[in-house]
Amino acid sequence: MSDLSCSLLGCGIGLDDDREYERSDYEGPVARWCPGCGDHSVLTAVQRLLVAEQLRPEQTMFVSGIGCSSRFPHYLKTYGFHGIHGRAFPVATDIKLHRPDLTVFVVMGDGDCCSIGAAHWVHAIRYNMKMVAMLLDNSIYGLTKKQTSPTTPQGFKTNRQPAGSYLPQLNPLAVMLGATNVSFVAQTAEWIPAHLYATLRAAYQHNGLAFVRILQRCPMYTGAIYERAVKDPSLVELLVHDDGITVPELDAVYRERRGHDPANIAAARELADDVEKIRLGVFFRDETRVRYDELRRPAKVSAATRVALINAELDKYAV
Ligand SMILES: Cc1ncc(C[n+]2csc(CCOP(=O)(O)OP(=O)(O)O)c2C)c(N)n1
Ligand code: SF4
Ligand SMILES: [Mg+2]
Repeated sequence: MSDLSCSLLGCGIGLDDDREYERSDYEGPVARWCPGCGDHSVLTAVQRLLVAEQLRPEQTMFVSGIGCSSRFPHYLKTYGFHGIHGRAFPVATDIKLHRPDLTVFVVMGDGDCCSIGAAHWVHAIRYNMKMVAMLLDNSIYGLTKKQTSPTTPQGFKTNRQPAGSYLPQLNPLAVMLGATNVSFVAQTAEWIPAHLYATLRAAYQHNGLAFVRILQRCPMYTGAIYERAVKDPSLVELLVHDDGITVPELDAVYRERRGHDPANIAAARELADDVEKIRLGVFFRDETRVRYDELRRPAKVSAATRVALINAELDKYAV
């Protein structure tokens, strides 16, 4: 058995155990998102994270649904599963349950996560299995060309609601902070790469399901939504705390700051409910919450036992 197939079976022995991974070890083909699309920035931050944490490509899994953002796994040289619209979470949680040795990332659009996938979203938070879940929120159905999504601002004109979106936009942070057994909620913006990277790194290091909403520009359809905030840093407030995210290189530009202890869920809910300001940082973190993948970790069985079990199952159907 080669080292590679051995590592795929989860025995922990892989290719060139001691080698150092570089960015090129994770880079897939050139991404086909529109020029200026915020998804490019998220991909770059994720590649930096993979290098910084030296994650082994064959032990790393990106799971997505369907949408522009969900093309993410194609552009990485890790394992990936570009699945079904709204179903990234069920695929990811099952992978993590059966292969706890893998590092799992979930990539979803706002339609994917907050609309068709909403039921899976809430339950995945409650299951709190160790993984990083990224919501690339451009406030629109991008791939299918500008339909209203749950996070489209009220009054914003789309192809589906040309007179303007009827309803107040859904607040993903408030939903998450109200979900039972939530353990990590953060918000960042792709146009502030240093904050994006620091947030993803904190999420990766969290011991449970880390949910990160990434405000994402879609210059094709919703360019106007974040235009002012991109140009005027005073419209963005950074949440700061010793247990939060520290990004010293932003000190000179992003001066609007608010101390917030991520252990305080009541304060986190208040900050999330007030949508007048764009707030970035860790809203909530609690590493003591139960993890379904720890409670239900499958018993370790040797490769020989696994083969014997498969043969016994197949023998039932022998003619
Ligand atoms: C079951 C199902 N319903 C609808 C679609 C059509 N569809 C594909 S992507 C998409 C929305 C994509 O929007 P979002 O999830 O926000 O991702 P974005 O393209 O904005 O990154 C829809 C409705 C589909 N592929 N499958
Ligand atoms: S349509 Fe929007 S989200 Fe999709 S690739 Fe283009 S800019 Fe990005
Ligand atoms: Mg979208």
